[in-house]
Amino acid sequence: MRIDIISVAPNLLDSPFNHSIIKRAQNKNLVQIFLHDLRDYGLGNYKQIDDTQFGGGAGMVLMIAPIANCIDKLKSERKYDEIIYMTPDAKTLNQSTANNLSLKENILILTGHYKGIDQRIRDKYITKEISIGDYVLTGGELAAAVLVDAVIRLIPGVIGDEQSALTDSYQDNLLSPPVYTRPAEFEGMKVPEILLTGNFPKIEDWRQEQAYKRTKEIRPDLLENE
Ligand code: 6GU
Repeated sequence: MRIDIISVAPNLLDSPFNHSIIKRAQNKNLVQIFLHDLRDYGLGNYKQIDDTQFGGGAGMVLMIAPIANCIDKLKSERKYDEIIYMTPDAKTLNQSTANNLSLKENILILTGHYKGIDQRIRDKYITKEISIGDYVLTGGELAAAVLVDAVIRLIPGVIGDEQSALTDSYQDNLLSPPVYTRPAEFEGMKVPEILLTGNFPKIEDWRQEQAYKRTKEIRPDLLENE
């Protein structure tokens, strides 16, 4: 998979992708990430990328031309399966979206800043808009990092234990059950007896039960559309 990200602050994204599992995925060539600085496509001597909004109001809006020029150049080099705009005024990211995107070949992600981008860019180029939750960030970069992390870990070969990406929270619409490791007792707190029995079918039942209980308590909304 190839992921291109257009940003006004690409430096924000250097670090999140250069550690641990995501770095290893790139080293193994399972994914390639390319950052593009929108400023490189800015207009005139000052490399202008934003302007005040028509109709008045506070906040600058990212202009059409720099974004259009950048996207057109990238599109002339390869075909994108999705062109995604990260914005708080969109549907929220969930596991099903991440699963779906992990199957794509080429993804282009545009991150906004300031008041956002000229609507005509959204109308002409964007195939999918994603928010990461009901709160506002200063820009879409950290949101893009969240999306890319959620997608990359699903690419076969990225996570060593294949089983683990499939069994985590949300993959089956349930939160994860509690987990324990040694010691079996710490300051009087014991690990649930069932986990020490070696009766794996029973343990699986217990985990399902715990996952359901936890979900019902903390995120009942996840059970609603069952
Ligand atoms: Cl994608 N962008 C910004 N700026 N804020 C957000 C977001 C995105 N998702 C949630 N909050």
